[in-house]
Amino acid sequence: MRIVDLRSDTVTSPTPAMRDAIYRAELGDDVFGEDPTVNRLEQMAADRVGKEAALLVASGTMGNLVCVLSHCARGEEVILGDQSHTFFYEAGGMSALGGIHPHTVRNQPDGTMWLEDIEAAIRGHNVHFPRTRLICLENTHNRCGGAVLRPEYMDAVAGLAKDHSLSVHLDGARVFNAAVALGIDVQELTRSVDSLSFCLSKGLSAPVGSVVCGSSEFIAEARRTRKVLGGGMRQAGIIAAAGVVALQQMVDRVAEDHKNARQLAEGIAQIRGLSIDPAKVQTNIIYFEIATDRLAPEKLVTELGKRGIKLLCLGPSRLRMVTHSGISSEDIDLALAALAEVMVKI
Ligand code: TLP
Repeated sequence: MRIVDLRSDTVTSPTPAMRDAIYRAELGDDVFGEDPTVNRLEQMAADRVGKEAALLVASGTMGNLVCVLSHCARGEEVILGDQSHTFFYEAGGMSALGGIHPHTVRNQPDGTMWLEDIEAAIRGHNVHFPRTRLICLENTHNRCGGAVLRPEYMDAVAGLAKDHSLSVHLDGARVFNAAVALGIDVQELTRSVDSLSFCLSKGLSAPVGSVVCGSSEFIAEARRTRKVLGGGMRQAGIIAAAGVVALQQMVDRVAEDHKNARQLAEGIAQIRGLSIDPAKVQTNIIYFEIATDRLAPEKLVTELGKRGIKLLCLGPSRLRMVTHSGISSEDIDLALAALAEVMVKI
């Protein structure tokens, strides 16, 4: 049976070109700064997003944590969205390991936080308050359905941050999906942030790794923080080799994932008992709801699983599907046929 795995774009496997690059990678000890493949990837990444320097880390979670810990001291505060990945899904790392206080602001359905809400969350000088130090943005926004933040919005948040002497970090796990969806250079989305982390191992299909980017000074500090977290890797060129191929070959093709996601959303909109607004699907993540109480979402997941279709249940009636390089337009047809079959039986 063909398995159509729509749980996440993290399930992607390295391409043949990546496996070949991994096999041939020139290696050295990266903690001594001597792995040529890591150095190449870091330079490529920094150039690509228009920053001075970059640092390979093990995961998106580690990338965000390294950045937050590098920007903030204990007792300082980070403003971030109440639906952000860093707040929701990163095991509270900033407070567990850094004594850093998360201050959530409401995420709007389009992934933004209103500027007035951010401004209201910035602390004044008062002995009772933590000190605000950082604002975090997420683009694309995972829990807001892969929503894309536009460059003007990013710049406006950065302007506000500057007015208050704060820094801005971007969780850009899928920032290339955002740039491709908008048809712009990724630098338009990164130009005004102080740091960002992007993932090699999601839509770009590398097996492991994320890259943190920022000024040379910031990356020197981030390198130290990564070491504190046990993230100094040795012959990490094995990972970086696939990352180089990811940046060279896998960025533009995410347009196909966006097209498949739209096809999926349009199909779901036609199925009775399911609810989605396909116009809201901008990238490769779709969320839909079960609009009937005759079917529990877990049951839908089980029934689809029997038909080879995998998806995630992420709320009382909320389900998620994510398209990626392992999913073709024919796979979308299979998923839709299976969904229609299950729904017609209830
Ligand atoms: N997201 C995963 C799960 O953790 C939910 C997924 O399947 O979507 N930022 C964003 C916006 C992310 O979506 C993720 C992963 C991360 C950071 C963390 O990346 P990893 O999994 O590499 O630690």
